[in-house]
Amino acid sequence: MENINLEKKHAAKAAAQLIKNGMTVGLGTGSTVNYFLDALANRISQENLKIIGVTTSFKTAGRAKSLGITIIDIDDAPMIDLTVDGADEVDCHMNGIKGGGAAFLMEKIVAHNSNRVVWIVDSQKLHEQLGSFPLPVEIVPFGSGKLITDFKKHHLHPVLRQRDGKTIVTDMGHFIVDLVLNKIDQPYQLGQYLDGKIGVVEHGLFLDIVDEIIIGTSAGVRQLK
Ligand code: ABF
Repeated sequence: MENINLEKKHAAKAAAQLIKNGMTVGLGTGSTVNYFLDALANRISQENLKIIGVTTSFKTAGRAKSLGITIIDIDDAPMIDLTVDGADEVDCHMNGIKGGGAAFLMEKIVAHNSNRVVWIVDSQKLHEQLGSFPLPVEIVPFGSGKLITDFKKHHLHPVLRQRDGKTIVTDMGHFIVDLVLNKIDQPYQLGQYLDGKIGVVEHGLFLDIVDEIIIGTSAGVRQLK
C-alpha cells in the first residue's frame, strides 16, 4: 500500500508543476488528487501564485478551501485552463473509467469545459482493456428500480451502490449503479447505449477526453500522451 501512495504522490507532484500563475484549474476528486492539492497549495504559498480552482465534488471543495485555494463556481469561470483529476482505470488508448469516488458527473462536466485535461494515476490503474473496474452509472432515483431491471435483462450485471445498507446519493442527488462487466469489448458502443437510456444522467466511461495521463512509479513518473 505504501508503494501505491508513493506512486500517487509522484504523479501528483508532477501535475502540480504544470500549474502556471493566473490559471483557472479544475480540481478533481480522489486520494491521488488530494496529494495534488497538497502540492498545489505548497506552490501557491511558496511562489505566491494566483490560482483559481473549480471543484468536482463537495469533498474536494472542502479540502481545497482548507488549504487556502480560492474556489469559484464553474459558471463564474470564463475558461478552465487545466483540469487535474484521478481515474479508476485507464488503457493505452487514453480512455478510462472514473466514478469510484461518486463524483464523475461533475468531473465530466468540468473536463468537458477545460482546455486541457490531465489524469494522475498509480501504476495499478493501467489495464490492457477497460472493464475490470465496475462501470459507474449515475441514474435518477425516480424509476431506478425499472432501469436496474432493464440493465439486468441486458446482462449488464448492475449493482446499486450502497454503504452500510444505505443507498449512496451523489452530490447532485442521484443514485449510482455499478455495472460489473469484467471487460468492455466495445466501450464506444456501450457509451452510446448508456447515453440514450432514459433515467441515465451520466456514465463513467471517459472516452477521448484526457490529453495526458501521468502514471506514478516508485522512481518517478511516466506519461501517456
Ligand atoms: C476520481 O478519481 C474518481 O473518478 C476516481 O474514483 C478517483 C480515483 O481514485 P484515487 O485517486 O483515490 O485512486 O476522479
